[in-house]
Amino acid sequence: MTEPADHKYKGTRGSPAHQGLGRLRRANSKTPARQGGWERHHEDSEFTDQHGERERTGHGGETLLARFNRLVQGGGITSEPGEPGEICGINGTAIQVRLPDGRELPCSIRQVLKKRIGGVKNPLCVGDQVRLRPDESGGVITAINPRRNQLERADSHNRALIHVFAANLDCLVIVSAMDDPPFKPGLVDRYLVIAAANGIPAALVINKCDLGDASAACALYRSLQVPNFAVAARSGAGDISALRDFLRGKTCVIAGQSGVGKSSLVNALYPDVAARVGSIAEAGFGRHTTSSARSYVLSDGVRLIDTPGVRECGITGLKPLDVALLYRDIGALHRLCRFADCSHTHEPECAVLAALASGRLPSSRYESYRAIISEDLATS
Ligand SMILES: Nc1nc2c(ncn2[C@@H]2O[C@H](COP(=O)(O)OP(=O)(O)OP(=O)(O)O)[C@@H](O)[C@H]2O)c(=O)[nH]1
Ligand SMILES: [Mg+2]
Ligand SMILES: [Zn+2]
Repeated sequence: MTEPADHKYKGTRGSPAHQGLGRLRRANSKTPARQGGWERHHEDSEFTDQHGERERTGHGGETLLARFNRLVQGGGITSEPGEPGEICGINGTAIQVRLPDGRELPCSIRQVLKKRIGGVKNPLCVGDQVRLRPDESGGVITAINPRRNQLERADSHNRALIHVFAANLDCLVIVSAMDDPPFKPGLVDRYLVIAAANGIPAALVINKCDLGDASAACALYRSLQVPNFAVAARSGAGDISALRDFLRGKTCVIAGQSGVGKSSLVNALYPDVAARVGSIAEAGFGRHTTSSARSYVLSDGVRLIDTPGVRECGITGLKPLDVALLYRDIGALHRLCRFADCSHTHEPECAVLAALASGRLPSSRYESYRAIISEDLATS
């Protein structure tokens, strides 16, 4: 039996997934006036940009990402000789590295480097930028570059155990369908929280626009400044070429429920690699046939990472306040509530409830936020 490809870190901190949260938390704690005049503030601070900066310092100390980056310091990519490469496949302890010319080599990790990141089991993941020294059996990884971000989640049974699925992502592409399966704003919002918590930009693709009108959904997510694209992958209609432009050069993970058309979308976007995409689809998009992570080079410099890490979209390891702050709209409103620890359920002068009552906050957003707290966090 092979080990699962996700990397297990025995973290020392209880609250793991707080990348992107440090600034939000500080901004919240520094909010000046908690009492009086909140309606006026409310008008002034229309969904202030709280997600632009992706800071990694969590309140309980060093984040997992910061720790990783500290440990690989000094072994940075520029300080070691060797060829640059990118980890493109992890399967148990087997590591595959892609060279700039496209060749792929099976690699091991240099002992001294392994020691430096000691205590971290399976320290590398797909998307890691490394240096390597080729040898007769493939290559030896001699240095790892610090990561920009990583897709991680706490184990649902043991919150101190963190799974890391992929690193250095440019975009989490959330795919939903207008119908068949029906559009689920709650699922979109969950993926947005996962992206924001990990410091990964997100985009929304609404597929199967031949089956329904996506304009309301597009308007909602546009107001939240989530880039969005309404397409019909099967016929190639809609914003396919805009989406192709948007994705150019990016390293992406595609997330979405089974049947929304993720494989069809990749085919519509990159018909020239359609044959290979067929096998990608079989390799496990949406199916649980594989537990290994893999990145694929598509056209336009796009790298697509297929990882089991996005198939379960439950949220673990966050506190209710974290979730509020990671919602762009609710987070901005939260700062205007009378009470800094407002739960937005019953408190007086709650800016979230007021916005909900006036229709300024769509009920789907409030409902998905409450569902994460009462369903996901209750069991994590
Ligand atoms: N009506 C309509 N159907 C579509 C469209 N795009 C894809 N489909 C159909 O939706 C079904 C599912 O598409 P897939 O591309 O396999 O979906 P997927 O997200 O990759 O599914 P999994 O691999 O199970 O996760 C197929 O029968 C497609 O033909 C579209 O734009 N309109
Ligand atoms: Mg598929
Ligand atoms: Zn409130």
